[in-house]
Amino acid sequence: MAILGAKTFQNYIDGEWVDAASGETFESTSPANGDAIGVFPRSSAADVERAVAAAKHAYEDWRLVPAPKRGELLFRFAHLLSEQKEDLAQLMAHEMGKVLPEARGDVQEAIDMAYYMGGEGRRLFGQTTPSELRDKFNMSVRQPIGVVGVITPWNFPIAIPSWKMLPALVCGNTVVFKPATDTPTLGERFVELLVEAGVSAGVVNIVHGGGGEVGNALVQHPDVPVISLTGSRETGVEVTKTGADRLKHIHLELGGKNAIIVLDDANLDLAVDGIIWSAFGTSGQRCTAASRVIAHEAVYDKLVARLVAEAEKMQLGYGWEDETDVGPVINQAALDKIHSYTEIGKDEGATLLTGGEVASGNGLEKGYYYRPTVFGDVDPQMRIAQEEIFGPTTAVIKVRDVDQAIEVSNGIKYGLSSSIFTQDVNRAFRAMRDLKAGITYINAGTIGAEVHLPFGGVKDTGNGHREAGQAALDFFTEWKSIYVDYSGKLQKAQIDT
Ligand code: UN1
Repeated sequence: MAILGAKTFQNYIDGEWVDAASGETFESTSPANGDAIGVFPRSSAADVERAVAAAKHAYEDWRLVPAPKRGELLFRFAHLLSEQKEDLAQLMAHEMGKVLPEARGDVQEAIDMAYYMGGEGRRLFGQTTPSELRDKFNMSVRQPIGVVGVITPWNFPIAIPSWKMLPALVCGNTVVFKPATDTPTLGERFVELLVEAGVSAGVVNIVHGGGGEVGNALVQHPDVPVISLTGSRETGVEVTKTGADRLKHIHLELGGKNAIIVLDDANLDLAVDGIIWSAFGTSGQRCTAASRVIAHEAVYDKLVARLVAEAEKMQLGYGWEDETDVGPVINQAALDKIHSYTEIGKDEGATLLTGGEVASGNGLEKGYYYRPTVFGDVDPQMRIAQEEIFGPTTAVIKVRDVDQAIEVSNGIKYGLSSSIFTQDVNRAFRAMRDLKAGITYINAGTIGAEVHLPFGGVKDTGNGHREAGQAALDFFTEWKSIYVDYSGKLQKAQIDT
């Protein structure tokens, strides 16, 4: 693909492309090779102020647009995304680093969400129910809430904005979107396509810039009653505290420390494939990545040997090249953090079985590449088995039986995804019931959620809300209960019987 050559981009506020009020900018570069991708406005509270005012104004009309019409806009958006799928995937391989098949999957996830939420325009079902009184009609309807602040990460730069913005829009809310500063071009493309699909002025606004300035201003703003954030646990806590004074509705999708359990009766070939895909896909930079493997002692040695052999076969390189299995990680800070966990693991007494180093040679030194890393002899309490690393590192823990496997899987502060490989239906059902996670896979890795099921986790992974699926509608609407009394007289509930 033709690299963009540091083209300058703008915010989109109230239907116009505009610079930041301050005139300041920041640059987006490729984690693969340092190439310049684009220059973006470094916005501040003043820009957020304008965007929120526009979104607030636009809400008064958008909420009245019939929901099936709002849905049609999403169908047009789905169509445009499909047309642009390859270009967006190429751009993603350059700006974010993931390999092309995964980049295409990221865009596909947004296409799926656009069709799914487009269809919700003709549903958004409420309930009708009998009244306890004569000649009275009861129903509940979903109502939009207002301006939604959308704060997204860089690891799914097209999919995650779609999870948040598309349900928000079909429900009748307007949006101010702050994409991650590592992937602003993809955020910008997303909005460009929404504009092309016909979104009217103020309904969707994008404000580029950092969390400290733009994110904070959004969370503090009194006219933004809803915030949806995917990010770190620390940011989630901050956002919750900041939004608390205004009783904001806050949806949080935070970290994970997901485990794959491999029991003694597992199909080992399948388990190895599932682990490699879940631990090293997207260079381990998924909230759902398998950063722990919990292996039954009867298969531990064999499994570890197979994992090491497969990890060593993986080819690091540019995401846009066919032979690449593992692309770069997002930036220098991520590379440093990932490597620091290798040091921590060694200091804790785990055995570094493969990887554990920054990769260079063949131009890799121009980007941020880390070798797929497997630790063995890991104790469940070690930091490498407890803390989110967000890189291509997985920790293998040995257990004696299914009870201990489930206990170890649950023995972390997070609860996003989980997985078990077993041929035994009884053990599978126990895992479905007892794994404390928002997602459980049977005989599949920890990644690969589909858009029409709720996505999110328990414990420190979130705050009880879910995105995607029907659950998304619950977050982006409020219920109104309506009572229509057509008796022509005063009827008192609970009193007139
Ligand atoms: C994330 O890492 O935040 O299930 C999202 C998956 C993807 C989404 C991951 N469909 O891995």
